[in-house]
Amino acid sequence: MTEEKKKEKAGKPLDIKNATICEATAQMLRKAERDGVETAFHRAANMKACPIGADSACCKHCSMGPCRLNSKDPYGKVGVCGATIDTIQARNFARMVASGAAAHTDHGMSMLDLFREVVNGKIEDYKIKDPTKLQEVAKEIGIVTEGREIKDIALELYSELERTYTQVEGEIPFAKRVPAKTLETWRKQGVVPRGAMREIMELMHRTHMGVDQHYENITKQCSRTALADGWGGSMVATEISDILFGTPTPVKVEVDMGCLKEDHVNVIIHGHEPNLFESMIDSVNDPSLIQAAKDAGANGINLVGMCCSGAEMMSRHGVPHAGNFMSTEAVLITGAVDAMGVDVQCIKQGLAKVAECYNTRLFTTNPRCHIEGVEHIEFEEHSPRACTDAIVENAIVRFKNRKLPVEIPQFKTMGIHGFSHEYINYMLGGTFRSSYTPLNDNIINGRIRGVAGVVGCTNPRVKQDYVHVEMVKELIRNDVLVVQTGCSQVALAKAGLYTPEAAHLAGPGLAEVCETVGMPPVLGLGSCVDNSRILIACSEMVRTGGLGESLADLPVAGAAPEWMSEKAISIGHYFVASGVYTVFGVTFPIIEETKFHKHLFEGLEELGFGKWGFAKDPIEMAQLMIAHIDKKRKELGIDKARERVLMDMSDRRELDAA
Ligand code: NFS
Ligand code: SF4
Repeated sequence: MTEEKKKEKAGKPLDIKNATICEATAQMLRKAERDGVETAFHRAANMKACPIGADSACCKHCSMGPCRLNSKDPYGKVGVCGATIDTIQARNFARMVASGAAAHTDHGMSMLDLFREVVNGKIEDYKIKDPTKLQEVAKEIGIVTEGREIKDIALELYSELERTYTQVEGEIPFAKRVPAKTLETWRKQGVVPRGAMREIMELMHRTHMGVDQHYENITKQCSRTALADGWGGSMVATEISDILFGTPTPVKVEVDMGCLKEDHVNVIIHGHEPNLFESMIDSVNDPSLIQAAKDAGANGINLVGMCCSGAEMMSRHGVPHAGNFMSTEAVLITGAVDAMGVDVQCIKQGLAKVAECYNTRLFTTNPRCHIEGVEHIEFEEHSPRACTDAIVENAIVRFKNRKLPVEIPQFKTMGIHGFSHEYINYMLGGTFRSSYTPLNDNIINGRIRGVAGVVGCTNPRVKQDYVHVEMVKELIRNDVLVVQTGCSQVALAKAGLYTPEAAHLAGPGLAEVCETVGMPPVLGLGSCVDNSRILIACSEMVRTGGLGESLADLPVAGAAPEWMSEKAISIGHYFVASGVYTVFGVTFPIIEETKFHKHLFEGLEELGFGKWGFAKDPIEMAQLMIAHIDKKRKELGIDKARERVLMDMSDRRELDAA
């Protein structure tokens, strides 16, 4: 190839400075270019997003099309069947929700399968680790627990929770957790989920060519399906994982690529299912495997997590975390990763090529996710160690044969993670009077202005981590307490916000609360399915009193500033349907000024739900959320209290200065 051709093939150079604020990732991107390796960052720079697709102005639901409408003149044209822009956009949006909800609920169902087999004694590698939580969850959905054996309660809990998926009539079990007034709105609107399978099936049916052709009616089923994710599949996944593997409590963890150790066999688990990770923890602690690693010349085995299962394990067990979604290829460029095991969701196919370049052993483990050219070792729950031991053995061989130079970016940050709803309850109230009353009190008296959930992916269409970090900083500066999960939590952890000392970045009111309780101004709740913890925390705030009667009354807001996946859309929509104002960044897959857009951004709120919001700029995004929180404070009549508190604070600062 001539130099020119080579350059042409290499495509546009990547502007690394504007690709990420994660220094470790940037260092690896520079190395990638020296090594001639390509990543999703490079491909994004050379793949122009299709503008019609980005606006969701195309439909390929039948072979009379595909039909492309004009996003500049959305009502100028309809599809061959006559479908309008609103129908087309609503159907496309709905299918994103269906797919995202399917991902979470299928994951939750796997956890429930595992639970059943453990309770029935068919799987012995896992046990019920948190019987107290088992009893609490059972009680909440109306199961009698007094004087009963744990196994007995567990069996009944299993069959109750199975209804989350398979029930054809009625309401999913966790509907019992929804504040009464919110549930009333859902019932009035006909969106209480029956069972996830039914809702997803109906949504796929209704978005087929020639079925539901009213965007408002499509949105209804969209809400019902999304709620079957948030209050169904995702919530079951979180609760069952806590019951089996333990409910998180605060733990100190190191985050970023500096967690890798050059003189150790490095194993990374990346994906979403805690069972694979739990077994890997056993494998890396197995004395015979540790000995094998030492025999190969290593000082030990170093297990590190990535993405959501990483976030879950860092919260639950303090396993170090190497980085979020946009760093999964970059971490392999270190050359230090001896093996990476993946299960499901957010696994880039591009990993295969990068792993090959650095001789990293990459393994798929879940029957749902194979990658062409990648070795598959099936993870079998009845003998889970077979898979994870094999991955470690392969990692040891690779360590022994390391030939390429290793370059580990020396960045890592210590922080506190592992806040569950249960722990927040305990932390704020103390052992003997655990409750949300202190949180509500501090919101009512205005020290805390409100609560924001900031979650979701990273995306090469925006500067990695930048939008998350700037937005969260703006929120806490304005006394908004932030709760987080997934890749967003990891972004802020890398930026050093997960320490109690980060309280100095918070406004005076929030800082005071953080200092009193000894907590960081940002609380990490775990993986993306653990967004259900936010729903539970919000419900608890309503139940505790003083902040209105429904979730929609609360001074809270949500955001996914760097989202990319369909799962994120499902999450966003279940927050909206639950009553929360939810702001997304990057891009919104709908044309502004259309009726469907108006319905999502305004109409839903008038019906008693929350609503969608969109902005690209992190500060603007935060300001939208703060304005909403202030609006809710005013409606609750607690806006005056806050003015007083702020005066008190500045008065006091003046005194301090004097
Ligand atoms: Ni959730 Fe996005 Fe993936 Fe987790 Fe990360 S990208 S929607 S945060 S790892 S699911
Ligand atoms: Fe076109 Fe209608 Fe077919 Fe969609 S369903 S591809 S709009 S004809």
